[in-house]
Amino acid sequence: MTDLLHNLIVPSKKRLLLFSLQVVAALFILIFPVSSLFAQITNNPFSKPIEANDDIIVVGYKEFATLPSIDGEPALAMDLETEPGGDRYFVNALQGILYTIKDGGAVTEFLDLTDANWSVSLRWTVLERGFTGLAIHPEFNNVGTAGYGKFYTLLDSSNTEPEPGFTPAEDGNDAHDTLLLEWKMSDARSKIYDGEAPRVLIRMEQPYGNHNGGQIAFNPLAKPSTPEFGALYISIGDGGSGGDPMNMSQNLTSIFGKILRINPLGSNSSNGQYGIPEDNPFINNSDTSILREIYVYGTRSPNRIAWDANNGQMYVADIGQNTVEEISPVNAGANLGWKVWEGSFRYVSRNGVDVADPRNDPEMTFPVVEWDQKDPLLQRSSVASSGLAVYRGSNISQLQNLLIFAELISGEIFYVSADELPTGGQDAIRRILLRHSDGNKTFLQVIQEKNVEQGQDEAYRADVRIAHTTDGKLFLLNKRDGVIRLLTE
Ligand SMILES: [Ca+2]
Ligand SMILES: [Ca+2]
Ligand SMILES: [Ca+2]
Repeated sequence: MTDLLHNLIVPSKKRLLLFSLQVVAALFILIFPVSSLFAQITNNPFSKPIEANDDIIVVGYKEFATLPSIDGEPALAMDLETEPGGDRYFVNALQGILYTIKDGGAVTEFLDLTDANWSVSLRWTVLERGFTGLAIHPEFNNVGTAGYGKFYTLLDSSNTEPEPGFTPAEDGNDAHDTLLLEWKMSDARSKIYDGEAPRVLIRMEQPYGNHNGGQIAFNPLAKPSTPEFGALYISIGDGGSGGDPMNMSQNLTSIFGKILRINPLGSNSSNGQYGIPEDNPFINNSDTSILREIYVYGTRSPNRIAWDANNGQMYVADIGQNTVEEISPVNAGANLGWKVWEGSFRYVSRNGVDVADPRNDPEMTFPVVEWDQKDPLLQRSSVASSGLAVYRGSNISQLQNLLIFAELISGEIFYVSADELPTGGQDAIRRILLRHSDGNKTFLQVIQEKNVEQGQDEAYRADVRIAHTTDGKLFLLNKRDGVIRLLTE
């Protein structure tokens, strides 16, 4: 037998090895998507920086009110709401104080959550913990209705008694509770809170110090006598640490990493303290372990929410891990991706995302606009998405029909068209600057100038939040100078 024939008929050990390798490779390709073989992992997915100069919109502003300092530090302003049927604005500070502001800017301390009478045991830090959310019932001033005099607060508490209704998948390293409380005025017109101690609707045990509650809100567009009217949306982070270590955002039996929707006046929840709106997306799901409170899932640290008055679309600013910040649409039952996706890309780790196969899952809701944390405009201590407003008013004509959002730390304020929405990426992002006597400024520069005037150290971060009130105004909140600013033409 020639060597050639021998090789054809009798496989050598070398040939067997080669054949085995080919089988293994074929199986590997069958089991894993081809894209995973060509992963492109980066922490800088958008190489073209955010446009810094073209199409800048300049708006005016005025100092609307100044919150008093709290223990010598600026009030950490988190949200600002119009009083439904009334003439006040309500502003909550993370330190636990709720203020009212009259149209002329007069500030009144309305309620101190840290008062021992309330047994709240508020736990606050400058970042992420404390009195995070405020929402006033739309029937606050309608005498004789079930919502009369009622408002809601989302906050962190060091009091972990009694047993929480919701727990994380495992114990973490920084247990505290996040509470949704209802407060009820006797006379809704009272200048200061005149009611009893609050009622606990939701108590959840937190595994880690960060990623707790975000904004809570009633949909300002809801029509009376519909399930949407009086439905309270509650933004809940993924529990914290980093990378959602207990994989809770994708878990529909966990309360973490969700936006919830409840009827605070109802009673058909498992603890009987609130209701589940009849049109919630998972209410009739055959899997009874799924929490009926869930409106959307797959959020990481949902910070701010907003609605578009033209079409009812809801949006969320969800803070990213170490790579991508996003603004995403919020539709009933949607999966917003975390921690499978960070923005439009597959999440890999704190070191980056895989840009090889973006937005390739029809079951996911991806951002309308996003940006990466490496952008040259944003180089501060960290980067986080904030906002949020869809401006359909006409008083500030240059902002008409824009989706307006922000980068929390640098104080950059951005826009894209609300009518011709991008499909992800940062190419469409343009800046909004504030008109100033010596040139246009970023919000952080305006705060820094105020700090000098106040005799304080200049802020190194803004912690900007945009409040779009039901009376059509746009306010800028921050944590660094106590000033509430009203945007003008
Ligand atoms: Ca970049
Ligand atoms: Ca947490
Ligand atoms: Ca997402």
